Amino acid sequence: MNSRPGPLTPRNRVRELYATPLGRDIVDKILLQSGAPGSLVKLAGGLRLSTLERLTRRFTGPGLVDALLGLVNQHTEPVPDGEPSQAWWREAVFYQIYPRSFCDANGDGIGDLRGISSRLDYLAELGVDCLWLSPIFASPNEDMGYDISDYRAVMAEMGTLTDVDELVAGCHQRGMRIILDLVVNHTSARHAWFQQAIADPDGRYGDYYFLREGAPDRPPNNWDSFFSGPAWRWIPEADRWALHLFAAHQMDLNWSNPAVRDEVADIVGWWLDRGVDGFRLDVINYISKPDGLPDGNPFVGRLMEFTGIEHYFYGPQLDEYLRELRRDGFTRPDGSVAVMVGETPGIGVEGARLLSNTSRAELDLVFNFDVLDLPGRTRWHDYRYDLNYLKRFWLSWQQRLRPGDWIALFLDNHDNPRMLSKVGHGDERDPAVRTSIAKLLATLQLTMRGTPFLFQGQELAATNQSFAGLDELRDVESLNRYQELLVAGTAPEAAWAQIMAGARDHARVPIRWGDDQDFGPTAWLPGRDDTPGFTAAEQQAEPDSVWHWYRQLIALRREHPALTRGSFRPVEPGRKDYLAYVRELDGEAWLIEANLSGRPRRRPRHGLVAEPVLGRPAGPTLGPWETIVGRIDAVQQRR
Ligand code: TEU
Ligand code: CA
Repeated sequence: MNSRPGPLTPRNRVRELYATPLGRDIVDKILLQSGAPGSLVKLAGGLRLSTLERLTRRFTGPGLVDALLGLVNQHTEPVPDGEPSQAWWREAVFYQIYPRSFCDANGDGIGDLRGISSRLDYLAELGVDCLWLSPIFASPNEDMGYDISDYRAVMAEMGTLTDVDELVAGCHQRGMRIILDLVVNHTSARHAWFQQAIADPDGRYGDYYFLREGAPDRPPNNWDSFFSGPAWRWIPEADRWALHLFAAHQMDLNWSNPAVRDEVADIVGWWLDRGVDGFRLDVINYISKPDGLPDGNPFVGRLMEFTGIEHYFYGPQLDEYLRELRRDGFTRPDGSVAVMVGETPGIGVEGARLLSNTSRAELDLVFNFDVLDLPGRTRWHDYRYDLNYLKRFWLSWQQRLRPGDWIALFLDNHDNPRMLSKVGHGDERDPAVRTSIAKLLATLQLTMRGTPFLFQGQELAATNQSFAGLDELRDVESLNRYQELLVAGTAPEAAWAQIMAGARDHARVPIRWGDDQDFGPTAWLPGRDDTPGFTAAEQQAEPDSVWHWYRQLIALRREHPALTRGSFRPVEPGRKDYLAYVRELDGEAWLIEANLSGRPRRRPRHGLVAEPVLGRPAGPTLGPWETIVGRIDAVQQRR
């Protein structure tokens, strides 16, 4: 695709829709959500969209094609190749900290900034390059800091601005960087802007949010909230509706107001002046909403679980707002640009390329969430995750990357159950299996081409928890969802099973340090797994542990640029349960091999011989979940 295609109409064919970046992503997403085979695109490629609509109307209802075209036609430009980025973050290993659960310095049961500072040597020893802190700004914690009431103040229980300065300095002294979490799709209802907006909806701040007049029993549109119920809350004081895509007091900011965009750029600049190295931008692809906030298509809503999402997951002005924010907020006086990591739920591979290709000057890195669940599944399903899907997904992504593209690789974060438990599906209760799977995941994440984002606890093989009941959970999403399921008539046991499969609380339990500064019984979130052998102290003392495996992998990456900047070539990609690839740069080559299953598997005869640097010497078979990182002999390579 070289020229910019004109707008698509219902007379265009499925294959033409699929040739546009967002069209391809949407079709892929529909197939993924419904678990339908990818070959359908080829089969239906010649159909006109109007015909497709006629054929499927019985299931989808009217308006589906119009809804898709409305979105696709806003972004038909092809993604250019771009130039490779030379920036530091391409070779870096990021490490996400969930501050409440990381380390508690003052013993009140809540992790804090001084706790993080006290563990900087631990992190430096592990070898990570850049920390990302989930929110630490002032917040009523309806959504654990993702609801900010003051962007220039620190949450009381986390510490003070001085503590932030000390933490930043501590990172820099150790050669590490640090980024913070910028949550600007919404603010807390307690933010002064919102308070002033509802006190005077026609005044300056009224237009900072989406306040709408109307009848108190009829929300302005049919959009759903991600945390149950409608995305609108009636505000009696203001006699207005207010939009909240997330929890009831996370009020969406109106980015079409230039004053809002200026405020955000100022906040970024203020923190960059304090020395932080960039931000992770929360749900940043949701910031642009179309004028008039039209109703969502009900079929898309059912499919994606959230009505309205097609209107804002890649909104009309998204690219423009990001470029402006990059220029006015993230560009330092000396012209350098602080890193912009976009959290972009719902964005597919082509959308990711549009948002982060170097030629576009928008974001640097984005997260793609499609890797987290198998086709047709969501995190609320209790099932065994098959790593052959991860393989398929990552390999196809690698193939689609152009020079100006790069990807963020992640398996765990604070919003998802642990990948280790999804893969093990109970088998990880055996400590040996737990260790093998953790090492396997570490190897893939740290040797695949892309920038790895580790989440705290991965290096300790942290697993899902066995919470005793609802009163052990803290997350607004789990609690709301449970109630919603009961109201909808789901039996309590079935509702609980869903919550246990998907709860974000699994990943948020406090880190197990296993030393005298550990979280005590008053930890803010109970229910922590206590299997012997998996505290930080125990893992560090055991040379064969998951912790040391991570440390060695990270050190290898640092020493051998082939593992970061090197080319990527899959080996025997068609072989089930087997993932192998070669990374190569300047005559140095590495072979990574993995058994993606819990049973022994024969190694294919690919003829490559590698000297194991991590793992056992390769025999004719690979053991359950076994992985080997080996260096390919230079002579052999030349042949
Ligand atoms: O998450 C955005 C998001 O869409 C999801 O990951 C979300 O947690 C969940 O899947 C909705 O069903 C970001 C933050 O990472 C999350 O912690 C916040 O709760 C959310 O934004 C709102 O700020
Ligand atoms: Ca504390």
